Amino acid sequence: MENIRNFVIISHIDHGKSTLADRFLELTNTVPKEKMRSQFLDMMDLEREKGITIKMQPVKMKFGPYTLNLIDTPGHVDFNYEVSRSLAAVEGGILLVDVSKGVQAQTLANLELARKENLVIIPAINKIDLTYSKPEETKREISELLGVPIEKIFAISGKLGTNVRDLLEAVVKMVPPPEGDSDKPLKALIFDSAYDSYKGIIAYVRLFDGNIKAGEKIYLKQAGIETQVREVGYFSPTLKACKELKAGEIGYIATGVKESTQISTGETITKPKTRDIIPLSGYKKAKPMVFASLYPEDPDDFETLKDALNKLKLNDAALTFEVEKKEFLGRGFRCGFLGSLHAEITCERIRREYDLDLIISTPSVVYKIIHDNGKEEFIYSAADWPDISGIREIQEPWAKLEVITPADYLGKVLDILESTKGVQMDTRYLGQERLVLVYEVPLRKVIAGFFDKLKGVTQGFASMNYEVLGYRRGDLIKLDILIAGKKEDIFSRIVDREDAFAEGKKMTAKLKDILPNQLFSVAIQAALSGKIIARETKKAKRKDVTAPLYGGDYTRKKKLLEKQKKGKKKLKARGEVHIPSEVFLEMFKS
Ligand SMILES: Nc1nc2c(ncn2[C@@H]2O[C@H](COP(=O)(O)OP(=O)(O)OP(=O)(O)O)[C@@H](O)[C@H]2O)c(=O)[nH]1
Ligand SMILES: [Mg+2]
Repeated sequence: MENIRNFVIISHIDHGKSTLADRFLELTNTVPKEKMRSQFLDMMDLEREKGITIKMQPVKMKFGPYTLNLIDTPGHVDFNYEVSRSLAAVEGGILLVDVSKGVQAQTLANLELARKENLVIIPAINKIDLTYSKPEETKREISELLGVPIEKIFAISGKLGTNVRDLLEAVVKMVPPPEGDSDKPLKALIFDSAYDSYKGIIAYVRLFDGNIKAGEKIYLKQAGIETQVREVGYFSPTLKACKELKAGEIGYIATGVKESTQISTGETITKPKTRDIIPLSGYKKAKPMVFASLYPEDPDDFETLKDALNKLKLNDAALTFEVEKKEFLGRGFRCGFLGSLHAEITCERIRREYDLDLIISTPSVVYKIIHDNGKEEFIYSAADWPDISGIREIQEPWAKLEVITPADYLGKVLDILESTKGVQMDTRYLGQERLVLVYEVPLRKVIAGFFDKLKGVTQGFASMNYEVLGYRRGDLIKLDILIAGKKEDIFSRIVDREDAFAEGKKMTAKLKDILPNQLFSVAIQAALSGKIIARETKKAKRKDVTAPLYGGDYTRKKKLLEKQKKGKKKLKARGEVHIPSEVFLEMFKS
């Protein structure tokens, strides 16, 4: 155990964690040269397409006599739960700061999480190859933040590999080896999991005490079930079976359990004989902030969708869902997400990994309605908004929003902050050229594309973080969308009364833009309590669904055509306009 080091790389989004991990993989010959590709640990296609890390990814590396277990983490605020779970599995972390951007909102947020876990923190500025960067300024910021001398801060280029070896050697020197005892009863923490149809649920574990071999029996403390281990192994970063896992190590246990609801992250694994041990403290549950309804496009796919969500939850512990029923849509799920990107990514994963087309409602926060008789009711989607009569008060969640921006963009940033109708709480300097602005704002404004606007007006130089404060009174109203005269509940949203007209105009224009042409002209209208306030018309035109599929993928083409046939039949029967799932997704973001 003396020779084991477990560590994470944490940073703000895009500051270069996965690229630095690439250099470590090369330096330790973990991945052969010919197999290397950039951001190697971003193993999902979706991550590679989006250029961001969504999932934490562990990997075991050999470095001289040392075994290094690294976990690469995501930087986007919506995937923060991945970071917090990985921190409980390690003893140290590299805190990376992009020298051209400086300390950013998630640098602060992730640092705080790491400090709570008492991790040893090794600070490094990254991307020093960029000529326009200001290394001294950034070092000074970090030095103040951590209270460490400037000389202790590493200066690296993950891209070129500059000083990367020194940094890895520092990990060996500064991060303590894990404590724990192989002779004690097994105590392993499940920090992540995945589904495998042959081996059952794969638990990603950190062993604190004891050891485990394939074929042995284990006991899952929380679930109260016993099972026989199919296989144990480590991350190479793909799964590699090995003989045994020992105290202090990070690896996986193929549990053989097929029922996806039986295993959850934060669970303690031990052996049947020692089932009375005190479990590890596990994790705080993720608290979903954004809710959206998901329905299978084909109502017959309900069970498939249920199975998909259960399996996906194994790999995305922040996801929550509950069955819901709607008149026109049939049975679906009300899902809770950590933010709108999380919602978007989840829907996309369901589409790709489970081949399901979905109808998705606009993500929304949860509103609180206080009725005249004092009864409180929580409203998860605009479609369930009650009649105004008999309502004493409407409340919505507010958040504390922290924005870091270069002083040059202050005016524009203040403009968009003011547009949230929030309250300014604090403004302070970070270093000499940047400001931290603290506001309290309706959470609804934060999840509705605030970050994109912020990035837009600051050319990506500003960053933000938020935490939810609680419920406050709001003057809110439900805006409905009608397509071809029929109210489409799924597009309804709750808006500020005074913004209703502008929102109605914006939404109809946007829908006109993205709705595919139909076989007949279609009216797109916005309405408040049945009164039309905006209208657009989409002209008729025929569309070839297979057009984007050039190339010879015949089976996929055939499948699409069949699907279209089936869909058209259904639509004809219902006399409806075809709204593909991409339109719902696109409406998410606006
Ligand atoms: N010039 C320069 N660019 C870098 C360096 N390291 C990373 N990049 C670039 O920065 C971008 C983000 O790199 P990633 O490694 O994906 O960053 P990340 O921190 O893993 O991003 P998330 O996981 O999404 O938070 C990519 O375009 C990289 O090529 C560096 O040392 N120098
Ligand atoms: Mg990454």
